Formats: sequence, structure tokens, C-alpha cells
Amino acid sequence: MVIYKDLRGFIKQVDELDALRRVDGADPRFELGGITEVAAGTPECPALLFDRIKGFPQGFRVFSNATTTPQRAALALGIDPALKPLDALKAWMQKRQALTPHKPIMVTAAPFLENSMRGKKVDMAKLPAPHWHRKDGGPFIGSGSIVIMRDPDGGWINASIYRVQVHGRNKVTIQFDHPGRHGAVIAKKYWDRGKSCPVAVVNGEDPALFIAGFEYLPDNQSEYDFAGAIKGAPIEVLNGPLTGLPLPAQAEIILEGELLPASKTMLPEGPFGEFTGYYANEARPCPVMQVNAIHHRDDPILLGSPPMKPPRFHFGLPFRAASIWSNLEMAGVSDVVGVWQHVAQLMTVVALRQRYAGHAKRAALIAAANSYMGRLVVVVDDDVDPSNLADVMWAVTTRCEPAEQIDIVRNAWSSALDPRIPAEAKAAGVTSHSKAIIEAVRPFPWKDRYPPTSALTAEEARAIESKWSDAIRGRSKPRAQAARRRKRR
Ligand SMILES: Cc1cc2nc3c(=O)[nH]c(=O)nc-3n(C[C@H](O)[C@H](O)[C@H](O)COP(=O)(O)O)c2cc1C
Ligand SMILES: [Mn+2]
Repeated sequence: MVIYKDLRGFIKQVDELDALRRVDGADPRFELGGITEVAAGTPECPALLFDRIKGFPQGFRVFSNATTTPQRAALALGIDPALKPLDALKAWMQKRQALTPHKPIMVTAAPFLENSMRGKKVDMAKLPAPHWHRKDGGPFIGSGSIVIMRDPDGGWINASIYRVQVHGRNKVTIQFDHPGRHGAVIAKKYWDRGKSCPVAVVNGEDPALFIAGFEYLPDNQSEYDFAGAIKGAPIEVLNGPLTGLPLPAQAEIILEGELLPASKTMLPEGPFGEFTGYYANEARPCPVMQVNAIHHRDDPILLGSPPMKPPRFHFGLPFRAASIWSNLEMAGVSDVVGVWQHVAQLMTVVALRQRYAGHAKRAALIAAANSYMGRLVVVVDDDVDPSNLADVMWAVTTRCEPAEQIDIVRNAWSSALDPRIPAEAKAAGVTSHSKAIIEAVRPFPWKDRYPPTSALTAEEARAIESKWSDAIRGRSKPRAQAARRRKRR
């Protein structure tokens, strides 16, 4: 598979798959967001390239729904986009386990230096930052943008996704969901030494960086190296003229500046429509980046990835399910045939071939432990496709006796974004919730005596399909077709 060089290369590949729609004349206040949401709700869920955005020069573009289908998520990973979704996720799980990190390489020229505004010339209003949802607290330049920082102790580069709201000509905020985010940890190290933290915001990045920026990587491991591993080639970087931070040379738009000590400066950030489908919080104080330079390519493209009400999600393949699948394998849980997440990662499903009593629960407990914000974990037998919600619910309703096969795990991993944790509890620092484990499997002791299912096996269905496909799909023989055409004339 030929992997794209940069975001433009990716957009070209998407276009070649006929999955790109061009939209001219939309308003960055709510229309870009509205069109993105409606398009994401259609069966084709096309990627969108907005141009002639109201109030901006032609050529200043926004690209959204980049990786929202299984096909385009696979394409971004360098995996065959023709694979069935569960097979693509398995391919990614296996590729991810074997990845060798690729350190970035330095280059001496970068297209993002084609245009630069510095100092007093810096004006964020020159960039088409959308108001994505009705109640958003302002325009967000960063919804799928990467924030670059250097750890002052180890020297390693962190490059992950944190949202970035615009507050004025040269002020933006960077929002960390919790103090454990690498960006929050690194910034605090500078602040504790009485310094501001050099930072860059990369908008319109290589899709491999977008994916790497979402991964939970260990301390000291740069998302740059992980993105290089996805591509099988190093990310090209150039040291930022102001910050000296290594910046992806092929990126579209880059802000350079400093994250001011939070003890001195904060601005109210949000609300923002979250991936749960809710505005989780009112405006809250948030660290401020002073923007000292804006660089951009000619005719720049902003990668926008607004969160939307589920099932819409940034990634058409549930990447975190691939991590859980890996966790299960590493823990020695055998015979797992698939792991999937529905409802924007809020529900995890594990499919396995039961070999011993307690096998299903063992898998479920590991999956539950690693399901961020997920209240629902379901285990199904290997004849059920975990990526097919209807199939999963068929198993739940026909194989699970609720009085015997549902367990509740209390005080488990969620976050302040959880809409079901009461405000008083959040104020007291509670960010945990309970998780239901549903064993939608045939009870192990009598599984072989369970009533047999009536549906065709996958093989039987394939055989019928290949023999009778014309009849089923209404395609008639060429001669009959020609006769019909003649009659119509
Ligand atoms: C589109 C998108 C937007 C995100 N926005 C935020 C955000 O605003 N704040 C945050 O803390 N995490 C956000 N995340 C999640 C983090 O990027 C993710 O957890 C990442 O692994 C954190 O990296 P770190 O371990 O280097 O801190 C977002 C993820 C995606 C895909
Ligand atoms: Mn990190």
C-alpha cells in the first residue's frame, strides 16, 4: 500500500475512493459544524473539504470527517481500506503490537514557512476557526490539532490532541481533561520553575500524527516516533523559528508561542460539545497560550474534528478496542476472536470461543478495567460479530439470564466529562462510575446443549451469495436487460 505523504496526499486518496465532497460558501458559525454532523449521519459519511468559507479568502480550507469511516480509518493507518471493519481492526491490533518507533528526521525547508505572521502582526482571526456547536463558548482552531511540547527533564517531545479555543488576536487556550495528561505534566514543570512553557499547535497534520496523538503512550515515548512507525518512515520535522520545537514540516498551519503560568493567567474556556453528545461543563478557567507566530502553507487546510453525538466518532475503527484486544492477548486470555467498541467507545464488546468456566468473566474484567468512561461491557460467543450491534443485542436477549449473568463493578474509571456523575459529586472530586458486565454467552456448563441457531454459517451464506447473487440483487441476465431496453424505446 502506498501511504500518503501529508494531509493533502491523504485527501487525494480519499477523493480517489470517491469519499470526498467539496462544500463551498458555508459559514464557520455553526454551518461547518452542522454540515459535518449531518454528513456524518448519512450511510456514506463522506469526508468534507470546505472552501470559500464565509468571511475568508478562497483557498483557506477546512477538512472534516477525515477518518470517521472504517475505510478511511484503515487508509490513515496504511491498512487495506477494502478489509471488513473487524478484520481491519485485527490487522491494526497486530501491526500495533509489532510497531518499531521511527525517530523523526530534520529537514531544512518546510512548506508551512510559506507564510508567517509574527509579533504584532499575529491575528488568529485570519484563520477560519469554526464555532462547531450552538453552545460552544467560542471558535475552536484546535479540534483535531496536535499540541507540541518538550519535556524539560527528559528532552522528549510530546505531541497529542488537546482542544484549542480562540480568545483574541494572539490568545488561545489549551484544555487538558485531567492533570495526568502529558501536556499538563510538562507545562507544570516549566511553571514550577517560574517559566512559561514553549508550545506549538499543529493544525492540518499528517493523519498518522492525528492517530498517534490519540494513543495512550508511556512517558518518554514521543507520538512522533509512533506516527513514524505507522507510516513506516520518519516524520519530517523542522525546528520552529521561535520555540526551537521540532515541527512537522508538511503540516498546514502552525502556531508557535508559550503557555503562560496558570498561577498568573487563565481564561474561561468552553463550554464545548463533547464526544459523549453533551456539554459536560460550564466555562472553566484554562491555561492560556500567547501566540507569537502563525505559520501556514499557501491555501492552508485546517483539520477539523468536532466531537458529535454518538454513534458519530472521530475514528471509524475503534482504536481503543484494539488496545483492549492486545491487553487480553498479553494477559494470556486465549481464543478472543474480536473486540469492538460502540457508542463512541462507551460500550465494549468482546467475542470469544469459551474454553473453560470463568473464561468469559476473565475477559470481561480486563476489558472493563480498560474501558475509559464505558458503563457497559458485553461478552459474546464467537459466532456473534462484536462490530454488529444488532447481532450483539440478539446475543444479549437470547443468551443472558439477567439474574445470573450481569455483574456490577463499582468505583471504576470514568472522568469529569461523564454526564451521569452528579455535579455535587464532581465538585467533591468524584470522577468514577459503575460498570455493568453482561455475559451474553451460552452458560459454559451446558453450552453444547444450547438450542442450535438457525442462521446460515458464514460459509453457507457465502456459497449462496456466489451462486444466487444476481437473483437476490435483482440483476437479470444481459439478454433480458437488452430486451427490456428495446421495449422502453
Ligand atoms: C479529536 C480529539 C480531541 C481530543 N480533545 C482532548 C482535549 O481537549 N483534552 C484532553 O485532555 N484530551 C483530548 N483528547 C484525548 C487525548 O488526545 C488522548 O487521550 C491522548 O492520548 C492524550 O495524550 P497524552 O497521553 O500525551 O497526554 C482528544 C482526542 C481526540 C481524538
Ligand atoms: Mn504523550
